[in-house]
Amino acid sequence: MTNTRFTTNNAGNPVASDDTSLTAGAQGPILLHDHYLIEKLAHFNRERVPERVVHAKGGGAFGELVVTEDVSAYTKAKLFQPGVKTESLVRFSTVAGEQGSPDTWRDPRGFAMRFYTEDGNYDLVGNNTPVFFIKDPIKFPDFIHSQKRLPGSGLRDHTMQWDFWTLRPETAHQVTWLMGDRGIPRTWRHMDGFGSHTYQWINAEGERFWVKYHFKTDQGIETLTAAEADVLAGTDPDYHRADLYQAIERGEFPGWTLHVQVMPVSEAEGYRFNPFDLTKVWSQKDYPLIKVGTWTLNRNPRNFFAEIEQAAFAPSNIVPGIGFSPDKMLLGRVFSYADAHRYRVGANHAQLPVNAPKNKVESYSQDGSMAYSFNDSATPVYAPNSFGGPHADPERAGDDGLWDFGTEAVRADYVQHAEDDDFGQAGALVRDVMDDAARERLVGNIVGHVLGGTSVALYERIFEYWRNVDADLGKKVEEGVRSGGE
Ligand code: HDE
Repeated sequence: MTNTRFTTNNAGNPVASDDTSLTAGAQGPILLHDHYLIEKLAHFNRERVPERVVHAKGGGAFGELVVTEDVSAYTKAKLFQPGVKTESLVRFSTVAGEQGSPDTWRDPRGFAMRFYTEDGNYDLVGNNTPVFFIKDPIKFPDFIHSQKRLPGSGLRDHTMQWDFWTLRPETAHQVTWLMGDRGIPRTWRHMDGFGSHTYQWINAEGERFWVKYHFKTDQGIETLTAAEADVLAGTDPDYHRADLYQAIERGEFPGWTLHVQVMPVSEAEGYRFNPFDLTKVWSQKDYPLIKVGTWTLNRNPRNFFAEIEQAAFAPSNIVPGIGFSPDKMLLGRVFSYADAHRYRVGANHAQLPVNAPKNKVESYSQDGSMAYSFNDSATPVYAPNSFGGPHADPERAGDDGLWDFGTEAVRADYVQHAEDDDFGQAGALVRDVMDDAARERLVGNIVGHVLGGTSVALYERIFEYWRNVDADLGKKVEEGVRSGGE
């Protein structure tokens, strides 16, 4: 069959050869204008983006969440309403190993889930353990440094690990998980996933609940012994990545059943463990699992780098009906992930197809490296505006950052003090600091700027603005503008 696909360069221009560089004579120098050769070598040097500083080695797939139960009493989140189906992405990973490290090292496994909901992306970036080593984000860089490599030799070092763990007793619960069977899952299909943190659910009546997520594997828990894992680390370092990919290729779609534990807000204070301490679980006797639905992985990535290496999960991607909690680790992560993505993938990482939400983005971000989606040109990129740009609506938005921490989290102006107002100090500047000449120049500058192309529709608002600063100034500005600056 004739191959009708012809090679081009990255600009789409047909190229003469993928096999020989352009030289002056068969053995002469390579010619600088062999720009296709240069494009191939230069792009090759730039193929890698920085690996994730933790969770560098992983793999992932796409799937679907189906809500089979009714948990609307606890949350108004659209993706958790009865019968709702939501496309999903997951990336499983180890924590401490670099990109080329073995899948079967003893380590917690990242269990990063994205749900492409009609209210934007909801990212539940969990692990395969319900707890974590530490409970304050300020310890995270220290913890990770102790799990990775000695600064001098560049070697991993168990002394460092045990030194940190034993100096921080809160690590004991997670280290017990880690050193037990669950520390080396047989495959990613045979492990549970957890949101780990305590999150908040808010129902349609505004009632709040604390919740913990449990994704129980339908494949059953299976683990590797240390001996089995050590052999695979040598013979098949991508064992877990291959297992997931091949299972989906075979049509053997792995599934998990999503449950939540729900704690009424009123019970948090008196509970025997601090419900926000990430090193603790809630007893399932106290707060039994409530089934929500099923989550199935049924599609492999078409391109590993584009869809998995560049996947940018962030706990800050959260939707109405779901909120954060006093869990300091969660709040630290709400900053850290998007920051990591801006560095690792780029300022416009959220515009990449795998990271882009399914609903229309109506934000006031613009430009930045590799920007390629934008609003229509008639929409200004500032708020407020008088030209029909998007406006924020607290009713539609989530109240993700709110809970009772002794005072309410509010989005409000500063508390107004005795002389606080927006114009008082500007007026004092005009009246008390400027002299007549400076005031005259001020009027001239304002009038000149307004007449330099400002829409007449704004004039009244501009005059009112300057009258609020100083009555006389406002009068002079209006006179100047109306007289065309004469
Ligand atoms: Fe992460 N974590 N983390 N982490 N984490 C990252 O984001 C961070 C923590 C988890 O497959 C980073 O893109 C801080 C807990 C997963 O793409 C970074 C703290 C849990 C993944 C980051 C934690 C996780 C990451 C590194 C302490 C389970 C991989 C690169 C407050 C509940 C996601 C990146 C993927 C990745 C920060 C602790 C899970 C640096 C500051 C606890 C699954 O942003």
